[in-house]
Amino acid sequence: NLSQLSRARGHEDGMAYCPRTSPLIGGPIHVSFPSGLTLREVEKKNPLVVRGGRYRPPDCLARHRTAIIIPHRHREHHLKFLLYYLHPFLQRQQLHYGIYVIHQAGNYTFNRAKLMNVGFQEAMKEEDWDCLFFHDVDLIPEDDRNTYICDGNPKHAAIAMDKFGYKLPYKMYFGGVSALTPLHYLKMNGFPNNYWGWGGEDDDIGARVSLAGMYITRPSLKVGRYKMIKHVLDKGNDRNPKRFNMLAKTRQTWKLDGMNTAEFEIISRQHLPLYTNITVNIGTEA
Ligand code: BGN
Repeated sequence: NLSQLSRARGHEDGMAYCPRTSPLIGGPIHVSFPSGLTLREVEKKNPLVVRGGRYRPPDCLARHRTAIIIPHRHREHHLKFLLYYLHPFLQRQQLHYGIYVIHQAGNYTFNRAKLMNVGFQEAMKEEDWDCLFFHDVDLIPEDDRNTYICDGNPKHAAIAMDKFGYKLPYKMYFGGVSALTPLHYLKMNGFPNNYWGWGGEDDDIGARVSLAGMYITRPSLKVGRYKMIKHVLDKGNDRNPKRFNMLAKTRQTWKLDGMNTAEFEIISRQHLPLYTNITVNIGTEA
């Protein structure tokens, strides 16, 4: 279509870079969950988002290319609210971005970290993203100044969640929302593939950061605020009883298990209006 074409041309013609700090950024966001919201309404509110959930600022050249990776299963309701807030949030930050939902096929125990390995590899096949945000489906950012760009070291963004009283639950916490460059990801051999069920995989990922010689950066407590959409523990995601033993061995296992050993089968890739939906068979526990 014409407007897409002229936009693409504009980029080639050397449009000016967006300012370092977006003039569209406000501060705190009031987050509520309007009943009866539909994805169609979210689409209408975001006319510049193109197929696959991609966006580029219309009037300046983005300085950053961020992919959002969302592991998912049976959480359509949460996804709708996340998209409702995330699209305008990322647009106010003047990012070139794309949203990927990685959907685990079947009913076997959920595996959040392995789905993120899938998301990384599939997203990088499509575009040269310079930053990946690994994002829980039920966390809504509450402040525009929490910019979705990468740092020199892996960044933990969800440091102040409402369910933890808006502070870190423990010093090494790396769950919820984190941001890595492709280089960070490669250095730490991605994420573990063998944490089936709830818990521990985020601690393993946090441990990989330091084992690979990096450290965790964080936004301020004022800015890294998130509201969690309340829910009961999912079916098919029981607490993983092996997590304590596995975590004790990360030092021995991180180079042997991760991005270099992730095996999966893509079942479908759909470029939907608001996101790219990747359905994947990640197998079962060995
Ligand atoms: C921790 C979990 C994390 C979880 C946070 C917050 C474990 C490993 C056993 C030491 N870690 O206790 O996975 O994100 O709580 O809920 O269970």
